[in-house]
Order: sequence, then structure tokens, then C-alpha cells
Amino acid sequence: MAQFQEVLKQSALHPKPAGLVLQYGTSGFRTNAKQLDHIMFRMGLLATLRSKKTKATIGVMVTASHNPEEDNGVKLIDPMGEMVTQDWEEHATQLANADQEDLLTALKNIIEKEAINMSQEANVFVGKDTRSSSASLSQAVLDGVSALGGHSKDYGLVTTPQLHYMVCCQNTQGKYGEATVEGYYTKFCQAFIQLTKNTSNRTDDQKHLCLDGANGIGALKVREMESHLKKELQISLNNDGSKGRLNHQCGADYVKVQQKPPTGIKINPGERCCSFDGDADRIVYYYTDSEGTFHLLDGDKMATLISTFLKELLTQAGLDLKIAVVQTAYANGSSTHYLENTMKVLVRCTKTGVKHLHHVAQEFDVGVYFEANGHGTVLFSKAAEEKIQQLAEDTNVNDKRKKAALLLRNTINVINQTVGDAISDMLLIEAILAIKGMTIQQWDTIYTDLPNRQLKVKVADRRVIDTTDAERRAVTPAGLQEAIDNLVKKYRQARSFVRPSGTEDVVRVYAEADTQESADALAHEVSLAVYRLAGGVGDEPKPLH
Ligand code: NG1
Ligand code: ZN
Repeated sequence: MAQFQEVLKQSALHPKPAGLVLQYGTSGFRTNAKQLDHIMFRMGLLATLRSKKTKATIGVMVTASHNPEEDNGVKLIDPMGEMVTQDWEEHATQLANADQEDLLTALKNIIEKEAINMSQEANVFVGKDTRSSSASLSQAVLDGVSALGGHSKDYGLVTTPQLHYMVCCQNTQGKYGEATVEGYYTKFCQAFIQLTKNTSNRTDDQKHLCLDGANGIGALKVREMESHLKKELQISLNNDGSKGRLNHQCGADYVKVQQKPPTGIKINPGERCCSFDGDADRIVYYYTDSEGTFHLLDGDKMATLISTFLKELLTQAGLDLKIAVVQTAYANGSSTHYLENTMKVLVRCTKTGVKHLHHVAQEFDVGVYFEANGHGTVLFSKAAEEKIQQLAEDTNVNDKRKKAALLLRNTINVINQTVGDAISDMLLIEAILAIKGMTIQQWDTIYTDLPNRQLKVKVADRRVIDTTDAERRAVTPAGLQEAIDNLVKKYRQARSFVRPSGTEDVVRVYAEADTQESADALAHEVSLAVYRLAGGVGDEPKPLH
């Protein structure tokens, strides 16, 4: 077929380096940008096939999120704006790793396996972050789409969640919103303004928020959005990309892992601050107190604030809807304890990676999911949305129920349900704080985090570590879990687990305990166990203190 001849011709312009093997990881392919040209071309091909198969628009986002500037990556977006299904991740890995001369065979295998009708039209939306490599890499995606005769729309510079939003809008014929960046700002900012409309006496101080844009795409987009907020949220934007390097000593991942404020930003005591990551799908909040101590409010604190707010509104509205919070093993033990025992909210734990959280959240009427690192959102079932809508329109209900229903309706509209979204999460948190008349300090005292530490260990092959029980226990290598269990017993309120990263060539170690010293010591000892039992390379891990 002529189509395949074109693929062959075009693929020669995007050759695969011999011997290179890459996996579709926690969220797509991610590595040094120099190794990715052929991957991008092939993901253009794959997105076209996925579009033909689903008879819907598919998204391809070129970004490496919180990774350093020199890396890049690609994520595929399914018709409703969610991450691509797992069986297609396998197709992605197959296609990405096929040798140049086997590419057509790999492509035909997928077509056959999925029984794809090649005469079906295909539509692919493409977006990219601000990395210098993103321009040519997104062109490679577009080349892949056109080689298979697909139509594409290049959104250029957008945040990852904006592209998810566009895909969902397109495939719902505009029901979710208009598939433009303007449509995105209008939808979310209008909902924010509605939510904060009746919060009396908000001072300019309370409307003020200090934002670290990680020198990335989020900063650009917040700037574009500002006029839509009509001064109801006054953002002072730092790390806007005009000087510093992307994600370098700034951004949500740096702040969360280092547990300190980003550089290049002056914070006044008590001031409410937040950081986005490099593609604006994660956000964390923080402040420093009058003694200069840093306080982090991460994904767990956001999940708690949001679920408490929603639970209260559901009760006031008299709606019997099942709400749950979905977390991963990285969730602070205190947050889980508070949610289960004080809030009496159902908590579920899944494997790392938002696709896992998203799927579990879909099982509930209202599913609040957050990774501790600040990636998360809220999902409302169709039935829940309909009940809320009906109540908001019902003329026979009392004022209290009506008010709660209206707030719930606007809350749904301020949330990007397709994926965790730093901009939408920021608007939601700001609205909740305004409605509750709550300061960041008050929010912080809802529960106290257990001191914790995250470390990385380099090993020859991280796949030697296999885990179970939502990654909380290591099954292999032999003896590792026993070693961890014995170390954990030495400390109070302690917990630790290890897992291979899906985005970096490292093993991640997490530990928490009653004091920071204990958490640090435990994390170090577990790192040593990993190094010794799982084939550590380079120098042995050194104690933190
Ligand atoms: P890995 O590298 O698999 O731990 C990291 C994050 C995930 C997720 C992905 C995708 C941690 C501990 N891990 O995955 O939660 O966000 O990146 O960006 O934060
Ligand atoms: Zn990200």
C-alpha cells in the first residue's frame, strides 16, 4: 500500500539508533532528547492507528515534565482525555524498539492485532513544552501522523493538562468546553469567579498568591490566563522562564523532594506560595513561618482539603454519594490516618503513576486522587454530576441545600477531570481557602506530616526489584524485604519501601518515622540494603548526616 511506502520513506529520516531499547514508562517514554527523534516519529504513527481504532481524536504531548532541560519525552492521550490504555503502552514499546528494517512488520502486527480499518480517518492533536528540543521532536510526531495519512492539529506550546482538555473537548463535541486555550481559560476562570463571588471581605492580601513557574510552560500559560481572573486571584509569578533553566533548583519536584523553597524567589513569612512542575500537571503549596521554618503542603494535604470540602458540601446538599480518596504508597502515613480515622473517608492505595490512581478513582461517585508529589484531580461519575445538576436546578429545595448544590456545580467546572492539572488545582485550592476563609497555616494544621525522606540508589538493573501490595513490599531480590522489615522495627511510627522508578534509571527509597533524624537514618539504611542486595553500582550510599 502507498501508505506503507510513505512510512518507509519518512522513517528513514527518523532512524532508530542501533541497539537502543526504551520502555513506555510510568508516563510515556522519557530520556535524553538526543535519543528520541525516532520515538516521536513512531508515536505519531501509533497515535494515528489509535485514532483509527477508536474513531476519535488522540493527543500526543512532547514533554519530560519535571526532568532536566536536556531530557524529553512523549505521552499519548486517549479519547476522553485520559492516559492511553495499558495494552497500547505495549504496542508503543514494541513499535519504539523495532529495528529500522522491522518497523513495517511491527506496524502491521498492531494493525492486525487490533483489526484496524486503515481507510478510517485519523485525527491527532499535538502539543509541546518549552524545552529547546521540543520543536523538532514535535515535528517528528507530525511527520509520523502525516506518513500514515492522518490529520493533525499542532497546538504548539501548551501545558500537558491543556492538551488533555483539548482532546476531551473535541471528542465530546464541545460538551466539556471549547477546544482552544481561550476556551480553557474561560471555562476554569469563570468557575473560579463564580465560586469566590460570595466570599465576603477577601482582602488583597488573601487574593495574593506567589507562584514558581519552574521556568516552564505553566508560567507562560498563567501569564496568558491572568486577565480572565479579573484580579480575584493576584499572582506574583517567579521563575517565569525569562532567566533561569527549566526545573533547575525550582519547580514542584525540587520543592517536594528537597523539602525547601525554590531558588530565585523571595518569600515573606507566612506568604502563600506554590510551585508547578515543568509541564504544569503537578503543584505543591508551601510557606515559611516567622522562624524561617519551611512548611510543605503536598498532594496529600491537597487531597485532604479537597475531600473534606466536598464531603461537607455533599452532606449539606443531602446527596448520598460515595466519596473516596486514592493515594499511593508515597502518601504520608499521617494523611491516611487522618482521612480514615477522623474524616471517615474511604482511602484506597494504588501503584505509582496517575493512570493507576485515575482508574481506581473512577469506581466512586466522587474520586479524589493525588500523588504525594502534587499530581492529582477529582473525578465525578456521570450519575453524580447529574444529581448535582438536578439539585442545582430544583426550585423546591431549601436555601442551604441549594447553595451547596450550586457550589458543587461550580466546583465540578473548576476541575480538569481529564488529568491532574496545576492550573486547575491551584484555582480549586484557592477557591476552597477563600470559601472557608482559611489561611495556609490553618490548612497546614489539619494534620501533621510524619517526617520522611526519599532517596535514589543506582543499581545495574533496576528490574531485579519486583514489588507487590501496591508497591509496598518487595518480592525480589531475595532477602530485601526481610532486611527492610528488620530496619523498620528499629524506629517508631516507621514505614519504608523501595521500588524501581518508571522514569529514571534508579531505585527509589522512601522512609518515614517519628523524627526527621530517624526518617533520614532509616532511608539511608534501606538504601544500603538495596545497594548490597540489588546490585548497587558506584559508591555506597553515604549517611545524610
Ligand atoms: P517514578 O520515576 O516511576 O517514581 C515519578 C513519580 C510518579 C509520577 C511519574 C511521572 C514519585 C515518587 N514518582 O515516577 O509519581 O508522577 O514520575 O511523572 O514522585
Ligand atoms: Zn509533569
